[in-house]
Amino acid sequence: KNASDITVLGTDAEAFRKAFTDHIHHTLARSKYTVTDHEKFLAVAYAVRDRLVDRWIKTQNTYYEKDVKRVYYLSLEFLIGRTLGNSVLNLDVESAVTEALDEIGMTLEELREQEVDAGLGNGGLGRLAACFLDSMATLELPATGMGIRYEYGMFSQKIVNGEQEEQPDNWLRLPNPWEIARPANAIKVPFYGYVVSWMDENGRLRNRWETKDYVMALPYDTPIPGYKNNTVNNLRLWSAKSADDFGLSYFNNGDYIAAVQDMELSETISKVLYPNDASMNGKELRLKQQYFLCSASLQDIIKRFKKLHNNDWKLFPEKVAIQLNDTHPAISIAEMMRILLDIENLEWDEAWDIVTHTFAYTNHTLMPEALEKWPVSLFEKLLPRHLQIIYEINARFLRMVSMKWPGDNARLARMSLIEEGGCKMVRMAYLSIVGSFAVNGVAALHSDLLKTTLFKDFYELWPEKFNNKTNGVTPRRWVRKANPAMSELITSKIGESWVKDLDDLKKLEKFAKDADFQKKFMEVKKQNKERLAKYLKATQNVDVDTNTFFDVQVKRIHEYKRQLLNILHAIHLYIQVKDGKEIMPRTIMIGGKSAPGYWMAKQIIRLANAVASIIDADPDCKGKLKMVFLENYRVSFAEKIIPAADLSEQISTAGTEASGTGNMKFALNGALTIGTLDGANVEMKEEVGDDNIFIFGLTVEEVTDLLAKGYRPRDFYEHDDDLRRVIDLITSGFFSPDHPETFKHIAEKLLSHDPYMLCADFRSYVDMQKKVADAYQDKKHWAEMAILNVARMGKFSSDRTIKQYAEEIWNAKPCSIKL
Ligand code: DL6
Repeated sequence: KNASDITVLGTDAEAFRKAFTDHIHHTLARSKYTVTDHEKFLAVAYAVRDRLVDRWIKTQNTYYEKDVKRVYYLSLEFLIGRTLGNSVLNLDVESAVTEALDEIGMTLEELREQEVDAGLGNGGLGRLAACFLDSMATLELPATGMGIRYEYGMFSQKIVNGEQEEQPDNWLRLPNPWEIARPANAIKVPFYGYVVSWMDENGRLRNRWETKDYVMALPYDTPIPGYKNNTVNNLRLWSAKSADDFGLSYFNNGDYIAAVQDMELSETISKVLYPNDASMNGKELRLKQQYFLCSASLQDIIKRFKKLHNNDWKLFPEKVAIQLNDTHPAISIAEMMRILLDIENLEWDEAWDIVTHTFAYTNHTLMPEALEKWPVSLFEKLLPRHLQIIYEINARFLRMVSMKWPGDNARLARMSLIEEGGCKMVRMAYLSIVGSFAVNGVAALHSDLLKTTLFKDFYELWPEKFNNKTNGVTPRRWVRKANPAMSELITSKIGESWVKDLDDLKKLEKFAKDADFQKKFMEVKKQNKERLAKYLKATQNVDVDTNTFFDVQVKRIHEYKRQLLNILHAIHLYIQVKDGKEIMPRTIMIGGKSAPGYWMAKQIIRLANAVASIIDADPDCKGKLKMVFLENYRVSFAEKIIPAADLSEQISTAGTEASGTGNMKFALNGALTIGTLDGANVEMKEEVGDDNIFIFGLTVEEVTDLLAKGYRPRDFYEHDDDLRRVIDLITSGFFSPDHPETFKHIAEKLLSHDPYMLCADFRSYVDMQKKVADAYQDKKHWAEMAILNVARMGKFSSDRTIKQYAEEIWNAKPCSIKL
């Protein structure tokens, strides 16, 4: 029986009412006396999922029948957060579900709070992947996300005695109603072993990877609905299972118990997400995760291709595009070569041609410590055949380079996929560039810097490969769901087309000076501040005054993002209060997680908490200054914080933040930005206009020049009284009275070695903050600027970004789904 023979489930209130009771009774085996709030959420989620399934099967069948070109988005991270609200919105069943909830006795908002975040990502890169899923489905693109189903996602952060403590995020403890396990589609992934080589009857050298070590990759599928269309795409997450479980591996029954214990070992592959967002983690397990994703995905993709096209390999790039989300899945280039050469028996040139017309690579960072390199020795042990293939790719590549630049040995060494030296390394970014037909950065400035710095040699060789795709965010989650009050207000003025065509927000411009609209707009902001205040009281037991100015910086904690600069400003304001100066009443909020092994970032969290408690304990600050560290920042928390912000802090050192996406979310929700000319801030400034954004600090060129001249942070300290007083106060031990030495090192480091140039940017930051405060005094003008920010953010929809990927990289076409 195929989907068209099956009755599509109803989506009216009555159908949902019945479905809720059915699921409580038959799926969860509960009565109205025993059902818990979480089970009520599950019942609603199952009812929604059933409706998604109708469209999901139809979508996948249509793709198959029409033999459309498919896009696979390979990513080690998908930071999805919660799913219920979005599915209800995209399925267009908000009012029916809301009406039917009388059966359940809870509101949709209360039910949403029952859902745990799927925290399968660290930060920007993972959240971008999640926004892209939403946009790809909304644009009706035949796309599939492929990743890992970590049993433990991003750790949950507790602040204990002012310091970060990590707690495991056991998110699958409660059933995940969105996923469907597909053991029938499990795939065998090999590891270790050795390579056997021989000459075949045609005198051709053949290789085969031999091993007894396998891990099974078990797919779990999650439906990804488009906004108010019938498209439901698939997110396929792989979970590791012992091959013994499938009877596919050698089982040592001599020692039964030990053998069963061994099985668990292979299952550690998908146990936990590595919590580093901006530095490479050189652990063997991480490389295993990467290969596990790549091999399972590639085998799966090829299986699907062969079902329709057998061995018509020339067709492959016409039917498949694979996007590498950073270098984490870069081994798929070598894996695809291995499959084509060793299993499908293609010749090298033929295989390479297919590979290099299939893959495209996105770079997400310029930070040198994040650039992935794996020791050759580790590759040799874990993936011996892949190492051989990478060597061959490299040999051929370097031959080409030396043809173009004969005798330029320095260039050859620079461009080699293998870094020579004490410990030979495979350079994953270079493998990605060589194996892809397109390479992109994530904001205009970042893409330019890739061409002139990190990938300069490669740009000289293949200028046509390099392109820019400025990031975006999905307006469904980040405005329509996160900010229902503002969404309603906007829709009341310009209709609701903006949810799908964000450029339509332009129509709001004509209301920017409208007193009535301004009033309503600011009332919504106040309401959102109150919602956040209530949540902070309930979860962290802090009181914030919603009449103060909410100055917010939420993102991963990293030195380059300069949360420390924000803290220096907070201390400066504190000094002003103590000096008896008038300041604009302000609540400074900082939130974010530090990688567990990143000592300096943890010290910054500690200092933020210490400064917050000193300010809190000082009666002089009451009603004037408050600082709060927002604990356990995550997607669902962001949805409450961002709509409540007046000011968005985007203050990275110019040239360090690839794009940023938080910057876009804040502006879209009517916060003004204080920021440097870094990442996508540059393009935001172009869109909103110089008068509607607060830009400060050194530009990339100025940073480079100052470094070349010789940067002496102490000069800035000596010439700026305000900076000196702030740093001296830290040095004095004032913020850690019990252990006065605690933060001394932070001050010392700033003065001796300040790689992110906080001292150089301090003055312009503080001055710009003063301008912000002055601007906020003129409430009407502030409202006008905030409205203009919202109205001019159309460019930063991930729909625009994905449309560009589809047209300019993937050559993928929309495919509409009829129910
Ligand atoms: O492209 C998404 C996001 C950017 O907006 C951020 O600027 C960038 O820091 C982030 N990168 C990462 C980790 N990078 N790596 N590898 O999250 O990507």
